[in-house]
Amino acid sequence: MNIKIFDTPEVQDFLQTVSGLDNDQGNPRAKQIIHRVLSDLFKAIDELDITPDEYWTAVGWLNELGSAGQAGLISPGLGLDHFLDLRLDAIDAAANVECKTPRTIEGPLYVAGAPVEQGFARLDDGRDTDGQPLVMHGTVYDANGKPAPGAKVEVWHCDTRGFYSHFDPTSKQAPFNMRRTIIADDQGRYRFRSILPSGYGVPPGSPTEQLLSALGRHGQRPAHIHFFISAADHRKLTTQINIDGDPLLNDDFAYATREGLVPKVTERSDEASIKANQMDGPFAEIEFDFALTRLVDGIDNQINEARVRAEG
Ligand code: MBD
Ligand code: FE
Repeated sequence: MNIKIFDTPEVQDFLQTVSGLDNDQGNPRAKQIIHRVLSDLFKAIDELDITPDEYWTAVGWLNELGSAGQAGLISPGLGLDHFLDLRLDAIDAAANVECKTPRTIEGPLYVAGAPVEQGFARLDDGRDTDGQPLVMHGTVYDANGKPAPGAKVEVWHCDTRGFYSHFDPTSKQAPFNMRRTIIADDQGRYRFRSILPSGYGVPPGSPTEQLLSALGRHGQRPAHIHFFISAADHRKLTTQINIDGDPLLNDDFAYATREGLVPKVTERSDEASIKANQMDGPFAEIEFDFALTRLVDGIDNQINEARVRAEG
């Protein structure tokens, strides 16, 4: 169809009115953003001849997405979370802030209030017997490359079915299973025992999966472990590690895999290692250090406290 109305004065005036740009109430930043996003949408409807049926299909999908609580799930699926990371990287590069440990997306499944432990924690409650036992440890370094005693290591991951506690559709997990806050020891070291997680998949039949299917994509993530790392006078680091060898390592629906975040997994089955780690049998060992970054102009310039997070 060749009917285009976007550039007419009527439509341009209408966009100003709808965005509140012709009044002096409200929030100027909200007006600026809504005007831009709405203009881009009007333009897309005009240029692509989006039909009323297509438009109302999208509205219906948005309602489904909202009632399923999945806005925070389609967001990484559409690459927005990763795009925000790429922008933070570029902002840091321009300010000469080096992120030795790369950031990567938080995802929607963190829960605040996990039990706090000193130096060491066991994350799993032992009931997921399909899981290969894991020992992960390392040191948190400050911006000067010195160990950061007392640094806070918040860690969370899913079980062997790909389910996270507090979001488990089978309700089989106790609160905070596979979630802990570990305070690094006087040498900046943290250590935990858990099991190797499996990958994650978006809920079957969900609005998130429906859209991904329409794009010819899957909704799977490779196995991964999430972290928030924080310490006084440093910026909070949001990152993940991937479990090496996962076939989806470079086919993550959330695009979170990054170079430097795929540590080696060492299989330990010798008696000496088992004893030294107080394990009951063979286990996987991952060593991984985290490097924090300095404040910028005295503040954490990339703090993200507006995200809605569950409280356990
Ligand atoms: C996850 O576990 C996750 O980490 C992300 C980014 C999205 C969905 C589920
Ligand atoms: Fe996750």
